[in-house]
Amino acid sequence: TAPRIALIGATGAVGSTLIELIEERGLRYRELYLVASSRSAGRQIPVGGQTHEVRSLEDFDFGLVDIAFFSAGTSVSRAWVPAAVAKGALVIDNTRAYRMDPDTPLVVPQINYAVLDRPPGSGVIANPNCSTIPLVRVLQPVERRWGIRQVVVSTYQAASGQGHQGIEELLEGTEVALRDPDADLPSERFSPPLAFNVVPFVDELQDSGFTLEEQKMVQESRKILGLPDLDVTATCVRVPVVNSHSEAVWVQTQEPVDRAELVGLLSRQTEVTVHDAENRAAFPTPLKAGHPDHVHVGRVRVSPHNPRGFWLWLVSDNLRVGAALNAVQIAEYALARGFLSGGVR
Ligand code: A2P
Ligand code: 11C
Repeated sequence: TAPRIALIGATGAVGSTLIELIEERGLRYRELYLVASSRSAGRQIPVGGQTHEVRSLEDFDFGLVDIAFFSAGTSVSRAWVPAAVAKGALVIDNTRAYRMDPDTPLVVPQINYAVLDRPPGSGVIANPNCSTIPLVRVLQPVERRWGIRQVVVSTYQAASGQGHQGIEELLEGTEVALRDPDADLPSERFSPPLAFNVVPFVDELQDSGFTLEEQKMVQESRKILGLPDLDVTATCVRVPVVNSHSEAVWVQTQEPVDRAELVGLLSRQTEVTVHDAENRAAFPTPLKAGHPDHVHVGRVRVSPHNPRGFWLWLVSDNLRVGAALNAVQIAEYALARGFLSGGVR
C-alpha cells in the first residue's frame, strides 16, 4: 500500500517545491499531511485536486505517518525528529541536523543509493546541502575514471537558499535601492544586504575561519563519496540571484584528462546536461539553464599548462535538485526497495 506522508515546513520554499514534485512525479500516498508553524495552521493548500489544511507542528501526531519530510530548519529538526522516529515514522531530513551522524545515511540517490539497501539505524535519512549535491554528482565519475587529487570550488548561491524570506529580502532590497541608492537596505537574512552586492559569507563563521556552508561542502562530499580524505576546499558566496546555485569547480586529477572523454563521461550521468555544443558560448546560467531537474555543466576547460587539471561551471536549481527533488528521489528509491511502505520498519 502507498505510504502516509507528512511534510514538515510545507509552507516554506523547499516544502512548496516538495508539493510540486509530489504532484508532478505522481508519488503515491495514502494520506498527505501538511505541517508548519502555528502561524500557518488552518491555511488551505490544494494538492492533487484536493484541499489540504495546514496543521500546526506542536499538535501533530507522528503516529499517523510512515514518512516525514522535514524542511523547517535545523532547530525544528533537532527538536522534533526524535519524536517522529519514536512514533515509527521514517524521517527524510533536509537540514544539517543529522547529516554527519554515523548512524544516518547521507544520500544522493544517483551517487550512493547502495547505502539505502537497508533501513537506517537512526530512523533518519539525511538530504545533503544544496551546494554539495551538484558537486558530488560530477565528482564521482571523475574520481572513478581519473582519480581526484584536489578540488577547489567557489559557489554563487541564490537568495532562495534562505527560503521565501530570503527571496523577499532580495526583491525588496532591489526595489528600495533602485528608488534611492543611499537608502538602508533590509538585512535580516543577508548581512551585509544582498541587493546589488556579492557576499562571500553563507551560514555561520567557524573557528577555522571557514563558514559552515564551506565546511558542509567538505564534510558532506567526503561522506557521500566515501572518500574521508578527499582534498576539497570551498569559498561560498551569496549573489543577488533569486533561484539556482552556480559553482566554479577546479579539479586536479591523478591521471591526465582528455577533454572530449570528460564531456562524454559527464553527459552520460543520470540527469546531468553538459552544454558543449559547437557554440562554446552555450553555457548555463541560473536564469536559463534548461531542465529544472538536471545538474547543468558548462565551460569545460582542461588546463593548457596541466592536463591533470580542469574547470567546470555548474548550475542547478537549489530548491529542486539541491533539496526537494533529492528528498523525493530518496523516498522513491526507498519505496522501491520496499522498506518504507506501510510501516515495514
Ligand atoms: P511557517 O510558514 O508557518 O512559518 P522557508 O524555508 O521558506 O523560510 O520556510 C520555512 C518553513 O518552516 C515554513 O513552512 C515554516 O512555517 C516552517 N517553520 C519554521 N519554524 C517552524 C516551527 N517552529 N515549527 C514548525 N514549522 C516551522
Ligand atoms: C543556502 N545552502 O544556500 C544554504 C541553504 O544546510 O541545508 C541550505 C542549508 C542546509 O543558504
